[in-house]
Amino acid sequence: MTEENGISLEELQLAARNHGMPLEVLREDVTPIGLHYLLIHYDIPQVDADTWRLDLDGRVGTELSLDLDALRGLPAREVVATMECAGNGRARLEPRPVSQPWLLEAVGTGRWRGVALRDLLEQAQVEADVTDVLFTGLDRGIEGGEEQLFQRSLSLADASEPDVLLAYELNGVPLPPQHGFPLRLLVPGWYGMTNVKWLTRITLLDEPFTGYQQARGYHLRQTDEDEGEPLSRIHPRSLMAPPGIPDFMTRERTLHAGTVTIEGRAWSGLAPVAAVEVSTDDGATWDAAQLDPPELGRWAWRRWSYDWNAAEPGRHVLACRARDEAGNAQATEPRWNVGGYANNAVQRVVVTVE
Ligand SMILES: Nc1nc2c(c(=O)[nH]1)N[C@H]1C(S)=C(S)[C@@H](COP(=O)(O)O)O[C@H]1N2
Ligand SMILES: [Mo]
Repeated sequence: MTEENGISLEELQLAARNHGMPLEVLREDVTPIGLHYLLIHYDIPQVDADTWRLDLDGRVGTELSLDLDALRGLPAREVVATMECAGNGRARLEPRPVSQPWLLEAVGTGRWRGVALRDLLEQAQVEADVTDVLFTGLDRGIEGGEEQLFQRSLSLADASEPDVLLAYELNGVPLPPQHGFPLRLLVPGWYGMTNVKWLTRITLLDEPFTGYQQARGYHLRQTDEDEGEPLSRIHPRSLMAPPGIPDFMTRERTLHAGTVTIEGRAWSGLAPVAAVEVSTDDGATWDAAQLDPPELGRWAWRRWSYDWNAAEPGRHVLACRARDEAGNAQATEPRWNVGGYANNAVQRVVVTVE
């Protein structure tokens, strides 16, 4: 379903529940809790931490059932990871696929702490014929006419990567309810939907999982009938913290003439970021930005900066674009698809120099 123009009240209803990260917060290495974006398909489940358990079952030698204290007692691992919703950029597609209408702000970076999933898989003695690992959340709803729990799967190989976590902490505190209390999956570098919140069950399978969120949702399709390509790792993107001060309604920026340091962040789940470029003339010419060292590790966004001599009064269009070490680059114009996924077209920021 698409809408030619005008955001509907239903889209507004979703947008009011699922907020983005205000882009000025790109100045922070790690996104403060409450400013990280949110995407919740159904309702936030109410969880009693005392009776909650994580069950691990299916094709294993030993089934596991662990409470929160048991998980906290296992060796812990911390990963700083940038998470982005696969639908980020959807609202700029024409015609607009009707779903959560993200512009650019469906991103955030967290310091996640938990148990390495592969430690638990080892404990459970995964059987030799296992191909896939299914993750089930506690939240239930109806989508595409199907009643379902929120479920996603990974191949056993992807699930066994060392930085894949069962996370019980975000930025040094227990997970807040909206981010999956008491436990969520964290798969660094993969689009948001992979990171199943309110995790309650992990099931080892000897065949692919074909539930709605895996087989129907999150595919790049040109028509409803297309098989399409499943989305997995995050495509490259860079965003700038908009310089100057905003107009209340249009959010267009005003700043004073002189040298302005434009700063932002860039990330790619496909390969490390190789370069960021900035344009101050609406994409006619591009200049290299300076990349800070990747101090937060492989899975976090990288800070970049660019000194702009904003000498000429008037209206200017700023833009930035990232490229990764595998040669993946941002699109100049949006690329349409049925679900409105992975639109990583370059950000444009209108500024008036006074
Ligand atoms: N159980 C469950 N997990 C979920 C979701 C959900 O609705 N239910 N939404 C997914 C989607 S689409 C995204 S983009 C991320 C958002 O994570 P956040 O809200 O912590 O930023 O969670 C994913 N995990
Ligand atoms: Mo998402």
